[in-house]
Amino acid sequence: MDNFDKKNSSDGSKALTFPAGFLWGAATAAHQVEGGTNNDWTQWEKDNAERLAKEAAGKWQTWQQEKFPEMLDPENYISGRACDHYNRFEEDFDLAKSLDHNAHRFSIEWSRIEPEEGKFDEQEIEHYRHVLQALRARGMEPFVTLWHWTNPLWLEEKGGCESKDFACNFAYYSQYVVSKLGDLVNFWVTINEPTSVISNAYVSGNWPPQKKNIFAAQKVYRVLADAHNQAYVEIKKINQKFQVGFANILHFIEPLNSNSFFDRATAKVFNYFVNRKFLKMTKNNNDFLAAQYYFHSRVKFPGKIKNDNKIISDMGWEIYPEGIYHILKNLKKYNLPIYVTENGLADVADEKRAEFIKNHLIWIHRAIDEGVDVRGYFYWSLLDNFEWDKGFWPRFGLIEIDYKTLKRKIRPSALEYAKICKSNEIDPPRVDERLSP
Ligand code: IFM
Repeated sequence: MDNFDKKNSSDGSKALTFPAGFLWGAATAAHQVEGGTNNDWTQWEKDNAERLAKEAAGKWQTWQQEKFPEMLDPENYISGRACDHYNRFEEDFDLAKSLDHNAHRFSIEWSRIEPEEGKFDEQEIEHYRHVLQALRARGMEPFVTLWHWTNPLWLEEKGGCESKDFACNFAYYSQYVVSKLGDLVNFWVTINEPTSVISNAYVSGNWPPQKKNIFAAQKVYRVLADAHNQAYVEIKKINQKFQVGFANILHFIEPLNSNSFFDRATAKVFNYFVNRKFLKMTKNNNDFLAAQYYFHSRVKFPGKIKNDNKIISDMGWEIYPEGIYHILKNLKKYNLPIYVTENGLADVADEKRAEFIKNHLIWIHRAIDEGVDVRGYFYWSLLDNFEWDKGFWPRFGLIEIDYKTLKRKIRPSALEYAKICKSNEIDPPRVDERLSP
């Protein structure tokens, strides 16, 4: 994957060309787009929508409340029919194809496939077969996630991610899905962002099952790593050729004051628990690394995070493209192919998205240039969707959804991204944008 070059552009500077065969696309997750799901989150949303709407006023800044008044409405917090992607996937893939995507990441909803423990629904497998065939027919390489956070209700009754059975139940379900759909898939992503679940559900206690318990958090770390490891073995037994990994959200963590020993030590501890521990626990069971980048954290002893936050998304998240370069460089030592399986921002006005994508890609290109084996990029997300405990107001999509009519509308930034996907290269950065680390 090192046969990329730089072509001359009109002003004499070089266009940045990506390796031949680079995968370009976008990602989604079942619960966030399909609609009509029945899992632990569906249940939790019903029980918590009123509370979340009430709490929004104290949680978000005035400009955010004014820009997104829907955050004060309980309906915002019920995933309901979402984007109805379950029924409209062909239309959505037509749009992705028209945007020159040659790959697509989506997830399979476990609660549809195994609505009762040990009982599999053949019709739902058929559904996902059609989804995969639709991608193949459009020349898009599928990346299939097997668990993007939602649990079937029977598993939740057994304790969800804390259940002693979680890992073997997950491996069994994975084995079933892969044996049925493997003829259409090369890339399997077992678990999505384990550390997001651990921190949001078991450390801060904001997500279901809302436990703030460090022992439970440690346990879930082990359970999810075990689930990945067991599923990896089962999938490889079916066919050694499958490429299997898990999706790791990687934060770019820096000491606030690099001269401070304590800040540096704090950054190291954060870095271990957030970025490295799960990789260590799944050592030798990854064929590729799936990296997801959203966050930059400058940490200060004993653990406060302080960012500049000069340029932010609608959610107030700092936009810091350089961070992706550092996290990719840090992954080089694992000597595995890397796919960026998520990177994106909430930007309803579509003012920052095109630049956001371009700037992250410039830094990714630099990492490739320096020998990091990055083979694909999936923007999060193809569609506006249901952003978990925040509901529908954050708009991550390349494609806008009108939730009343379910009409799709391509955002201008999606057309800019399409040019990159089509040409496999980006215009060189302008002089004032030149990179500098
Ligand atoms: O929407 C989520 C997705 O489900 C997992 N990664 C981060 C995204 C944005 O928060």
